[in-house]
Amino acid sequence: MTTRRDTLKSLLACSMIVAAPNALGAMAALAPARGQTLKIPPLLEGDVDGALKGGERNFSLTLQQGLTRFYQDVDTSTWGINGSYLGPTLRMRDGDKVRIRVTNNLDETSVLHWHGMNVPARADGGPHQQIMPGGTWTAEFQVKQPAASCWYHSHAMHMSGPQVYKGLAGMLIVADDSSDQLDLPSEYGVDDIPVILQDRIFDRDGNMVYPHRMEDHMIGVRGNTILVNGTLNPLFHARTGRTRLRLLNGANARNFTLALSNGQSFWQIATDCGLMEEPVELTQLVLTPGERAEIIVDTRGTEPFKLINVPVPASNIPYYGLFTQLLMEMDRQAFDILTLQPSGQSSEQSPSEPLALPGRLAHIDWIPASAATITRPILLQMGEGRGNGGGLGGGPRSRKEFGGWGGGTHKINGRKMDMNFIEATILAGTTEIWEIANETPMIHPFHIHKVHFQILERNGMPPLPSERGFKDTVNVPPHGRVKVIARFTGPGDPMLPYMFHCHILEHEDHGMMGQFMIV
Ligand SMILES: [Cu+2]
Repeated sequence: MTTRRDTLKSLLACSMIVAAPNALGAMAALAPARGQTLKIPPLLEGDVDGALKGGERNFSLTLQQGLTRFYQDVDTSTWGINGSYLGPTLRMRDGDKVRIRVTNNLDETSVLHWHGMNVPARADGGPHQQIMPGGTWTAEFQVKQPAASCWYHSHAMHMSGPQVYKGLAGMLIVADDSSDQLDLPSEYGVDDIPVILQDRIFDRDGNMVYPHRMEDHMIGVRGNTILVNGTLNPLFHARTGRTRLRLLNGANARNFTLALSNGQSFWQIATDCGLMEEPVELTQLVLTPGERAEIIVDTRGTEPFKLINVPVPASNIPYYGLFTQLLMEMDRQAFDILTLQPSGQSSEQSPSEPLALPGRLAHIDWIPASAATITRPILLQMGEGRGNGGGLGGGPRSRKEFGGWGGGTHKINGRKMDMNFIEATILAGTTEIWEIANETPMIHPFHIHKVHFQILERNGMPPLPSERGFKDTVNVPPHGRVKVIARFTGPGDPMLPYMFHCHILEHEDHGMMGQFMIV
């Protein structure tokens, strides 16, 4: 029988391994691939019928198995889209009519969701559009949104966690005319770079391992090896003085607190769903799973520097139990993410001058709170501290024992995801405030499909400078409360819902998801 003490020991052992990413004892048998050139996913712009505006952009994507070389001389079994791991970067423009044909050549049911895209429910790629093995599904929509860094990933019912982990994800860039006018780095793969952040566990043979321990289900799967675009220990050669990083937290459960190793500032220019009003100077940026940000990094110098994860100061959350302790250990980790090597050849501007950036990026139409017809409460829950997972019964004894985490039940508004239950039916064109309350001691990144929201309040305060723009995923802090406002625009569909859920994929898979309809 496993005792609490044994569990604690194994949790601590696990957290100690994670504290030294890319330097695992378990990996000693493998030749670590040092300083590999950052992989840039191929750019796919679709075959355009009719060439001119009003034509149709056709993409063809295939979910497939493959072998990927993360370590020297070791082929790791992975999944990918049109490749062995991750997928191509899709690029489309506001106004385009798009058709994406997705073929599932895996032996599991799957589907791709266009995260951040304002698309009809039937094209959304949620649990109601599952593609059987050997099957094909076509998503058709017209792009109706400003330039942004979105992404796509598996949204298989109960299986998003393991499927994204194996590699079913990619970036999706929306372009538009007004952002094209701005003086911003925009040459894909040269000075405009996708940065897909993920963490994985590899065993000593180089197999990617998806763990199934209780704690992985409870807090989400966190790896001890960091990958960027599927590259281990990545190195990027910057040839220009300004480098635009399209950051995507594509991890299943890990939060990143990003900074530069040289201590310099960087400038955030976009939130999840588009450009901000003006560049925001930052030295640190937190991204929870599903969130994106575009930043401009100064690469005019000659010295290499790194994008790093800095330890978050020990949480002010009271100590509740084993899982909280494990989480706090992980948030204290420091590790390298991506080395940037400037060429020193950039003649655009002297490094002694301030980096040239547009003063104004976009106009943001701020939605007044008074426009909302309803404030909808959304409670994020993980059991009630009862061993049975939060059902009736239980009591104070088990709350102490399990530290307020319950027995593994992940819910929203008292309910696990149920395909037959619609939480909200919203008339197209309605504006709503959603007040998301986190009743647990860990961060949950809350994602609403289709809509682009604005944050009104974070724990009663104005939103952070880094989140002043349109978003689709928001960091809801432990025991915290975030108010967001959104217009739920049409087209309505009386038959098919959209999802809202925690973007810790294991939480989503275990029920922290609900459905709304726009009619
Ligand atoms: Cu969660």
